Amino acid sequence: MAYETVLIEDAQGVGVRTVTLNRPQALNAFNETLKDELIDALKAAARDKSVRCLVVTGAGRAFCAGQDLKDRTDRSDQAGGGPGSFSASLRDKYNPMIMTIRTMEKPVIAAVNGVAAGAGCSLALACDLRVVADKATFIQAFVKIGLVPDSGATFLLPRLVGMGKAFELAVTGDPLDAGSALDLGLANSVVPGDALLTTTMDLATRLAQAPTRAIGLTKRAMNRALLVDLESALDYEADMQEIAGRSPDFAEGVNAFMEKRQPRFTGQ
Ligand code: LHQ
Repeated sequence: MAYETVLIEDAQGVGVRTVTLNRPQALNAFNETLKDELIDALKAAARDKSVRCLVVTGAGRAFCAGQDLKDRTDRSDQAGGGPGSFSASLRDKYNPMIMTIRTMEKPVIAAVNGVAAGAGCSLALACDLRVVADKATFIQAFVKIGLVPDSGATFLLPRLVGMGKAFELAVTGDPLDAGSALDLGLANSVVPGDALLTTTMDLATRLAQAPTRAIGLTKRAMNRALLVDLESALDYEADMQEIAGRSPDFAEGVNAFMEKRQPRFTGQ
């Protein structure tokens, strides 16, 4: 599929794919085309075994400003639950986007180059890690236009920053700056804007050399552990470890340890 609003770049030979939202004139707000193309690009990255780490970023000065409020083809102003409704827009477009990231069994890094607002903030929250430019901000913009946080924000934000702070951000719509995001654990690191992509690529390249199968299973287990009691989480960890422990990368990891050398993981 040729894309109009998404750029795809594969770093040669290192297993890192970068997906760039590319509507800079609208701060990468989601029109219908961008939603469709991003879902397609995410699914393709999830399927492609040569991609062992995915980076999501935005072109220009923003990461993503959420739903394109000028896009009348969205027609999500039509209430009611049928085609064209808000719920249909979420169920058909935004929710699959978020689920594809959360269920992809490989690490996904958001390189947050600028403002992440509304569903654009949710997109960043859904990624596994956030490397954040020092001028970037996170805005739960929904309340400013009379909406509730969506695209996973009610689930993901309290888990990342705690209920009290999440609620404050959701009901004020105040921007959270990069430094505060770091203090809260929402940002994994904060770097000067001109170092964002190289810093992110260094991390992505490192993760792409790591045992992808084990990382995928770790993600699966942590996703599930957010929802269950400790006993059940321990039990599920044991199942995941059984799978990881039978993988070629585990054998390679132990061999490398015994032989006092760096492991050469293949992702299997
Ligand atoms: C935009 C947008 C935008 C279009 C900036 N759309 N053009 C909603 C509905 C339905 C179903 C599902 O779920 C959702 C989820 C959501 O995402 S709701 C939340 C939608 N997003 C927002 O409410 C954010 C609106 N934008 C802003 O608050 C500001 O633009 C931010 C804080 C992001 C950036 O502020 P500034 O840096 O001051 O930039 P700006 O406001 O001057 O924007 C620059 C341009 O981008 C401007 O266009 P123009 O032609 O005047 O230069 C804006 O109109 C355009 N733009 N966000 N979401």
